[in-house]
Amino acid sequence: MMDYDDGSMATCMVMKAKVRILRKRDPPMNKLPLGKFFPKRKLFKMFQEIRSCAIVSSAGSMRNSRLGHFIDLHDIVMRFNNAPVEGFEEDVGTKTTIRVVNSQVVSKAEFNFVNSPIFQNITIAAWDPGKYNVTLKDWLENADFNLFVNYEKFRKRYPKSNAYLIDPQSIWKLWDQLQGFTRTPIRCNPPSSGFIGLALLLPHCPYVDFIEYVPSTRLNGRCHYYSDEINSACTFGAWHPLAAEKLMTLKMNVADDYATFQNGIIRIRRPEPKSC
Ligand code: NCC
Repeated sequence: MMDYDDGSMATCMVMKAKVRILRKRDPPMNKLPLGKFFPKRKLFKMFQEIRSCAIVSSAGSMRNSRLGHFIDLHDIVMRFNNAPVEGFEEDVGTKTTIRVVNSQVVSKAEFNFVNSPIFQNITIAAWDPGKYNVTLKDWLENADFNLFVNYEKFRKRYPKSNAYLIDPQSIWKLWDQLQGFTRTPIRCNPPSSGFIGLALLLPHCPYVDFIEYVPSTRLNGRCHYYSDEINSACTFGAWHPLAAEKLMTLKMNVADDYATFQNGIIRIRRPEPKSC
């Protein structure tokens, strides 16, 4: 289906910033009740070997992609927020290993985070940006959306769940790297769940196939594959620096033109230590 270069031809552009999971030992979590809710198990520790990962963007151009089977062949499949699988299997696959969810989805009643089956029996990585240069103490007091209440409820109800909180400071380090890459100033808003998810997943996978992030010829103006809303800002960005994210990701892509723009699949390899 696709040709890939071994990475040697790809520009020496690597994702240096790592998005990290908050641990109980991170001050002030070590002294707070919240820290007690963090799973002891590290992210993806239940996997003995991870050979491949796929990230499924929620873009409208996933529609009619017929990439479901291809997506399901990966060991780990990442999805976002409340993007559904049911009814869209042929295009988006059936497997879900992890969902990256923003703090609106965790906190707002309409998403029913604590009870909805869509968030159960998978790994969850929840994030909220707070402000640039935020300390963890400030963030705990002034998160953009209070995700802590429902996170605690979720962990209480499903104590064996692998539901994590992302360190907001690592999100802003990722933003710093993005601004360093982009010559024009980008707005001081956090990267999208898509870019955060890529930075979180890449250290765990030899390669990541990111589907319909860099838009393909299926581009249709739809915001999501699961809604009829027409809004190109969902693809190119209005609040999140999506265009900059996508340009940087395209720089790291090792898939050929056909795979990228006809199939809608880019491939990012995990950087070798000291590769650049
Ligand atoms: O739309 P959203 O994103 O849930 O999409 C998940 C990720 O898919 C990629 N995407 C999506 C649509 C599109 N046309 N092109 C894309 O490349 C992006 O990488 C995106 O991150 C988010 O990032 O968390 C976001 O969440 C929504 C919203 O909160 C949730 O969908 C829940 O309804 C935000 N929309 C609003 O707040 C109105 C969106 O800005 C970012």
